[in-house]
Amino acid sequence: MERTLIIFKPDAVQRGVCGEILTRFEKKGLQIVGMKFMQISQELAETHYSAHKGKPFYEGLVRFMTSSPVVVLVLQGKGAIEICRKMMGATFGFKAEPGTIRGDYGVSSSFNLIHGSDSPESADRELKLFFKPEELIDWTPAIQGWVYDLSKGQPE
Ligand code: 3AN
Repeated sequence: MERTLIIFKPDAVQRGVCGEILTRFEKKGLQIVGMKFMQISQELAETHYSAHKGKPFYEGLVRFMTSSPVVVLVLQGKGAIEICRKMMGATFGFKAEPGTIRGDYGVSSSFNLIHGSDSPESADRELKLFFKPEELIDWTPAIQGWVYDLSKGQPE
């Protein structure tokens, strides 16, 4: 099972759409293993987006991410990283396909509602930035055997 870091960005919190977005992931069959409401510090935002340092949008991005609270969560599932990226849609709301989160909820290039780790390496790094190990809970959803075919011992 793979884990990915998701952030409901300040615009998602301010616009009151976190619940709807979370419902999409839950309905898909992804499992919450960590979740919290927090204010991202300047230092954390700079570290999280360090790969973009120097790009024209970097300072605005850090300002946006620290401007208002966010919800951060860790979702778990088979192929969770790729599934979440597909569900999020393209980076800019005005380009994202209808049916995706960004395609259905936004039109902006800067305010794009959600962050999701883009690779197993990023997920590993980002999980550690936002969560202490004890904040992530190993548990088995009661519906696991209906979300996955477990008859061969592995989720399929
Ligand atoms: P994604 O979140 O789709 O993986 P990245 O990793 O290319 O996108 O960019 C990280 C974040 O930087 C995006 N979520 C978006 O908020 C912001 N960003 C990227 N490109 C631009 C841009 N040209 N103008 C404004 N913000 C941008």
